[in-house]
Amino acid sequence: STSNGVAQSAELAGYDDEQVRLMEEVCIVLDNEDRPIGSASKKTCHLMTNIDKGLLHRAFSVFLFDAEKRLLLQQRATEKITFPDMWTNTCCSHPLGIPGETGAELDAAVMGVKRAAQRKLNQELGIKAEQVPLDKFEFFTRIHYKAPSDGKWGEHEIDYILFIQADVDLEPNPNEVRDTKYVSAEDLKAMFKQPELTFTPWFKLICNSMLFEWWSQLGTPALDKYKGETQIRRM
Ligand code: DMA
Ligand code: MN
Repeated sequence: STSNGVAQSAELAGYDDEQVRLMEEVCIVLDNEDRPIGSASKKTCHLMTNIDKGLLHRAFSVFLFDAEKRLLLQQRATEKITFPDMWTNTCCSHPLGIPGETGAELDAAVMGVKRAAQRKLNQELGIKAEQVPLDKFEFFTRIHYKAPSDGKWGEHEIDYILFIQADVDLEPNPNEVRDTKYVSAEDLKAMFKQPELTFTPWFKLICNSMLFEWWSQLGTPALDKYKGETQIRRM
C-alpha cells in the first residue's frame, strides 16, 4: 500500500501507521545556500544513509509565547519516528512541495514556512489558524544543523526560526504530542537540570545560542535587530 514498495515497508516496519503515512510528505531539498534543488519524501530526507551523502532539506521551528511571555513546550509523542518522547519548542516540521509553501528567494521562503507553521500548529496542537495569523509570525534567522536520532534516522536541515506571541486554545493531537507545558526562562533552565528529561538537539542548539537573549527582549523594540537575518547560521 506504499508508493515505493518493499524498501519503504522494510524501513518503516513496526512504526505507527499514521507516522508512517506522514513519511510520504514531500520535503524541499536544498543546496548549502538554501536554494531549492528538488524534492524528496520525508522518509528519504530523514534516513541517515542519505544524510551522510549530504541530503539537506528545509524546516521550521516555532517558538510560541503567551501574553505573560511564557514559552509553550511540547513533549513529542512516543509514536514519532524521530526523536520520540523528547521535549522541544512549540512546533517543528517542514514546508512541503505544495502551492504556497515553497519559495526560492528568502521573502517567499519565509512566507512558505509561515503557512506551514500555521498548518502544523493546527495538526499537532489543535490551534485554529485565526489564533495564529500569518502576519503575527516573526522570522529571525536560519540555522543549518545535522543531528542523528537513532542511527537509522536523523535530521539535516536549514531550519527557519519563527517567534509568535499569541494566546491560544490547545487541543493536542496524541499521535504527535505527549504533553505540553508553558515555561518561563527560569522554569526551562530548571528542566534542563532534571536528568530524566530529554530535549531535541535543535532545541538545545537554539537554547545554547540565541534563545534566552531574544526571549529576554520579547515585546520590546530591542528585539527588532535580531529579526530577518539573511546570513545562515551553521551549527
Ligand atoms: C522537523 O520536525 C523539523 C525540525 C526543525 C526538526 P518534526 O520531526 O517534528 O516534523 P514532523 O512534525 O513533520 O514530523
Ligand atoms: Mn526534518
